[in-house]
Amino acid sequence: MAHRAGHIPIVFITSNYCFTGLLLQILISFVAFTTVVADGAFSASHTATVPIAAARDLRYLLYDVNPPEGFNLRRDVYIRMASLVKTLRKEGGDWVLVLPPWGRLYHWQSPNIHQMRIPWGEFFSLMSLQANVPVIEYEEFIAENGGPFIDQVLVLQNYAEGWTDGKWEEKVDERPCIEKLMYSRDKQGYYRGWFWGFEETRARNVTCVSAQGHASIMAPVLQKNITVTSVMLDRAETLLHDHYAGKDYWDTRRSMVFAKHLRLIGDDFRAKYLNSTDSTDNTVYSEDWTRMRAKLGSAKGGPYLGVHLRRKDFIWGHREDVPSLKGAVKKMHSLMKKHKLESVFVATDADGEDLKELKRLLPEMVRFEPSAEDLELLKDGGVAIIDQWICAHARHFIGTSVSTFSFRIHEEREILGFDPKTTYNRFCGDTEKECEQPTHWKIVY
Ligand SMILES: Nc1nc2c(ncn2[C@@H]2O[C@H](COP(=O)(O)OP(=O)(O)O)[C@@H](O)[C@H]2O)c(=O)[nH]1
Ligand SMILES: *[C@@H]1O[C@H](CO)[C@@H](O)[C@H](O)[C@H]1NC(C)=O
Ligand SMILES: *[C@@H]1O[C@H](CO)[C@@H](O)[C@H](O)[C@H]1NC(C)=O
Ligand SMILES: *[C@@H]1O[C@H](CO)[C@@H](O)[C@H](O)[C@H]1NC(C)=O
Ligand SMILES: [Mg+2]
Repeated sequence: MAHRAGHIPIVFITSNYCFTGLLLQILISFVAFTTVVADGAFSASHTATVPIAAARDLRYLLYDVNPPEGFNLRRDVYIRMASLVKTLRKEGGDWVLVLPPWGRLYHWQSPNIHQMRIPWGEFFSLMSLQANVPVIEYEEFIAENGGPFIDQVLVLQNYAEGWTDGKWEEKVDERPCIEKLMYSRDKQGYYRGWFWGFEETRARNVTCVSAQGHASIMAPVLQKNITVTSVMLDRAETLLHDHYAGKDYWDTRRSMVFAKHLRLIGDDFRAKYLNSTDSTDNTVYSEDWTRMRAKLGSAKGGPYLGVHLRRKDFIWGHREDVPSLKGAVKKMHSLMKKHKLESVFVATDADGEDLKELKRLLPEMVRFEPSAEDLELLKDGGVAIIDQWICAHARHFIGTSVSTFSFRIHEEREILGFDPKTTYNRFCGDTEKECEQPTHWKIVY
């Protein structure tokens, strides 16, 4: 990571806003800070710090997701894995979840910046995650484990035969690999593979497992069939949620607090360009999520319309549930009028001609656009989070149909205590007939 000293202006090239600040310093100090305090948590004690003798049975669960999946589905898979680790721990196993480093994501294409082997602490508050379930960064695992070795990789897959008799049942069995194995043996007999860009990492054994069911169906396999210390579940998205939108889902989701420097940058932007502060908007946030319990409908939000407008692969397929730019802008204007809002904040992955066209149709839009230097520090993931954070604080929000990026904003707004009417909205395609609106998943404490 590039460290820079002194005052480097952070410039947000939004329509005609230009803004210089101390944010870079905040950023650097917080990134360093998160690493240092990674061992502390609000309430949960960190398993890895128990005395060596007692820690003999400590076991590590690692996981990875199908390469084409994006940032926000990966955040969803984390919830499933946290749930599995909770089940394992309830059954008496001393399991720790190892956080898969971020990188090489299809959408993270900003040129010339290093976007690999990114620790979770750059995007999320580790202390907050640890107050839910014991987690460690991958590099910490290497250190504790005494080297970059993973004892057993289980590549999850469906059943080759599909659902037999058309009847769905939960099951898990060791089976021959269906797809070409993404791991190959080296001269020493170890398995080499992607492993988040850590080239030294090796697996001692790789096998395929057909799994059909919720995440915790893996618990008996991990406790009984396998006795080695570190186990990685590859293609972890194969497993379903134990209980989608239940209390445990929401506990884990609430623990996924964005890293403090990203929240601060978002808050600063809100204050400067959107006349939005937590005290005026009733969105006071507690870094300690275990104490955060906003009443439904209590949040007012800043005086702006928040928009998530997904483009790229969502329009390439000519999906009928995604609007044209013209259609989207028309809807934004009507919402601004209806809710008496003069500002509109737009988060979008539009680029090139598409973005130019959007700027022409909606010259008043406010966008968070970091300079090349700031982008290098924040990375595409950090910018995505800041966009989500600003959308989460809007008086009214509208997102894109079946975008997990929009879904994560819904959840953030649910946590902040917004009236569901202001949150669960999406654009309709220009010619879409039945434009079903997103489901309200009520928070459970
Ligand atoms: N900064 C920013 N990035 C976006 C936005 N929309 C999409 N992206 C990028 O594109 C990716 C979309 O993939 P994903 O997270 O899987 O969400 P989904 O494909 O919309 O369900 C995000 O992770 C971002 O990297 C946006 O509004 N702002
Ligand atoms: C786990 O062990 C049981 C009992 O030996 C066996 O029947 C089952 O097939 C094994 N499951 C897997 C996924 O290896
Ligand atoms: C590899 O793992 C499988 C499944 O757990 C096991 O049956 C096999 O004996 C292991 N192979 C070695 C060499 O340890
Ligand atoms: C900002 O919002 C406050 C209310 O929260 C309002 O009194 C003030 O006039 C607004 N300022 C501008 C410049 O719109
Ligand atoms: Mg995606």
